[in-house]
Amino acid sequence: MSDCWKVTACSYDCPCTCSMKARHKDGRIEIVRNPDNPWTSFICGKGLRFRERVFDSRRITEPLLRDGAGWKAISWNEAFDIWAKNVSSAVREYGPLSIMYFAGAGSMYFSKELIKNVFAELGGYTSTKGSLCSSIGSFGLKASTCGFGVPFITPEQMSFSKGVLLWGRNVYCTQPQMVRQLNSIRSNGGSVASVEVRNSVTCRHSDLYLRILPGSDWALAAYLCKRFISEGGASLSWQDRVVNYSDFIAVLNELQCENLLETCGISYAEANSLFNWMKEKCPVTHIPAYGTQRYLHGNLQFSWIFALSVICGGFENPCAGLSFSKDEHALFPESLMNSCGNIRKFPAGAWGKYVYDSESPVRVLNIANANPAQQNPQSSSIAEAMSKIPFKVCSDMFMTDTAKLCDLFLPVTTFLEDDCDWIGSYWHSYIVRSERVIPPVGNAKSDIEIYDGLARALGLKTDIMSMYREMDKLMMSDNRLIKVGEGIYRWNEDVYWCKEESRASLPVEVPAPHVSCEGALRLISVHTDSYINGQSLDAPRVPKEPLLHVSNLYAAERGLCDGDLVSATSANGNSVTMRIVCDYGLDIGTAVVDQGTENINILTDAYTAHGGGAPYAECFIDIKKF
Ligand SMILES: Nc1nc2c(c(=O)[nH]1)N[C@H]1C(S)=C(S)[C@@H](COP(=O)(O)OP(=O)(O)OC[C@H]3O[C@@H](n4cnc5c(=O)[nH]c(N)nc54)[C@H](O)[C@@H]3O)O[C@H]1N2
Ligand SMILES: Nc1nc2c(c(=O)[nH]1)N[C@H]1C(S)=C(S)[C@@H](COP(=O)(O)OP(=O)(O)OC[C@H]3O[C@@H](n4cnc5c(=O)[nH]c(N)nc54)[C@H](O)[C@@H]3O)O[C@H]1N2
Ligand SMILES: [Mo]
Repeated sequence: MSDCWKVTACSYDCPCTCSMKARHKDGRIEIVRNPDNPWTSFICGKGLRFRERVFDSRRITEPLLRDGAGWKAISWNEAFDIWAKNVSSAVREYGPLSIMYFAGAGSMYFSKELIKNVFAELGGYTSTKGSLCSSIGSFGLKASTCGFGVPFITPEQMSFSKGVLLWGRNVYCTQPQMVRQLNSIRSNGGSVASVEVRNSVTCRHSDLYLRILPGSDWALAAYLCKRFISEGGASLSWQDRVVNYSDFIAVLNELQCENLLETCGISYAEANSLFNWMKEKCPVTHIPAYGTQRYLHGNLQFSWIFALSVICGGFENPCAGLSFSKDEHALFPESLMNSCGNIRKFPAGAWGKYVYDSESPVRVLNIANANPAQQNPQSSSIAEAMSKIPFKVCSDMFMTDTAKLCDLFLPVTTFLEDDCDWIGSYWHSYIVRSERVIPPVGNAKSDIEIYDGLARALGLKTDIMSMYREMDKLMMSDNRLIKVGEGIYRWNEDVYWCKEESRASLPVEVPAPHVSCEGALRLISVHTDSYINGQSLDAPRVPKEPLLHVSNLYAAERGLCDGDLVSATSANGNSVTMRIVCDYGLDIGTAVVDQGTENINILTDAYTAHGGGAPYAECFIDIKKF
């Protein structure tokens, strides 16, 4: 293997999508940042960890079949054969909708899209709509932008902001490459404010921090809308772009400032400090968090923040707009997709409830890039659903909670072992054509090879290997791409705030008042700095028992101390053992835990939410000391 540096990019579901150079030398992998992407200032510990992950002793590199006695290693030919037999007999007996494909966020590489083509040739299949991630908030934003989609501004545009208002977005942890940008905005006289439900690392680095009650951002945004309109400071022409101006104003007029502040759990003085900060730091860019929309009313959380950004002049200066996220797959050549009109879609956050109750129950479940038995809400409903599906297949590097429930385990390569593939970002505008750094370890195959193997064993015409090569050609000849370095391209996507024809539809609805459960704590689960999503197996600092943050006041009332072991029981009856951390930064009714560790989601419930999303924060627990 040559020891020259290859161009690649981190595969994680992280906005930074860091550009890397990597090489395989003397049996080791080295990874450094690729300076051709100005938004990759360093490679974080999670990205560097791929050096070891490739050789991790827990990695599985042979196909495994479950039989009565447990797992046994089999050849790829046997694996494809058994898999294809199960798929074809299910299609024959129950029709194509009995085949389900569930894909998650394990790797963001473009080629994963092509897998669906295999199922399309079966005449249809079952899949999911939305994602576990941002669907609820995106639903609210899509309704707000009158057909444009989810609004964003580019990091280059944001460099001209004077204020950045993070509505929960925990960038110091979840988007670390943005920190340097925030510091540079500050050194030009700008400022950063955080509206949060806890004192996160990002709040501690913000110039202004306001703690509000969970799920109340919509009310704070509505309060600020009222003040900007009635006291001046609103943009002069914001009404021109709004398609439902009078309906919006009528709703706004009915809302009382005092009630809105009570909903947020803050004083006039606190709200006023944010109002004054916004006036002083204009233009302010609004960056809401994924965490801020994990509620049943998460769509309204975002549409009210959006309304504030319209009123404050997003159409006059994009720096005053709202920036959530952009489509990292926007440049994927859609022409490569087989058309299929017969796709049954269950909500991504609640599919466990539907797979066997529906008219045509699922008989074969194919999972790639996902660990739903850990990451989906109400994970026990996933386990239950899977127990009723006769044949389950999963491709992963590790024996995850989901893989353990499957009949066939297919060992997948990491991106460092894969042939040329493409990846974009949901924050910046750089796209990378990644090259292979090291040959596949053991008998692992890429997802594309795995699903091609299924297609061959089924005797299908669909040739995803050729489509994969075609994808590379189409990408290379895409004239929207501007080459900025070897294997690195930039594209200048349309920004909603800058388009003359853009229109806005502002919210005319407010959430129903929250009904609290007596004595119960609302459990908020947050993304952590040491690993991404559920990819915690090889991460440092994952405690044996999850740490449950509660307020000092609550701890005192319940006689709890730091380090106490408790049983946290959710309203759905399930319990998890956790260790108490007393946290001065929390409201008495809020508890916080890290997402992505074993069992957390047996506490959460699978609601059918807007856009198919998952309102993880609609979870209430009671705790008892052991
Ligand atoms: N290190 C690391 N980085 C990641 C990830 C990871 O797991 N680890 N995951 C990636 C993925 S998939 C995603 S979706 C993003 C998530 O990125 P973020 O949205 O930044 O992360 P979350 O932890 O989901 O939510 C952020 C914060 O929202 C707060 N919050 C909860 N409810 C409310 C509310 O009602 N109002 C307000 N204002 N704040 C609230 C929480 O306290 C939390 O601190 O991060 C990506 N980047
Ligand atoms: N309670 C709670 N639960 C949450 C959240 C929360 O805030 N609270 N956040 C949610 C969010 S925002 C998200 S995005 C989801 C993410 O949850 P998932 O979609 O499950 O994504 P990951 O946990 O990142 O990765 C899933 C699996 O993909 C595997 N993998 C990595 N690369 C590849 C590859 O190239 N091919 C294959 N076949 N597998 C690969 C990993 O080893 C991992 O086991 O979790 C959600 N779950
Ligand atoms: Mo996510």
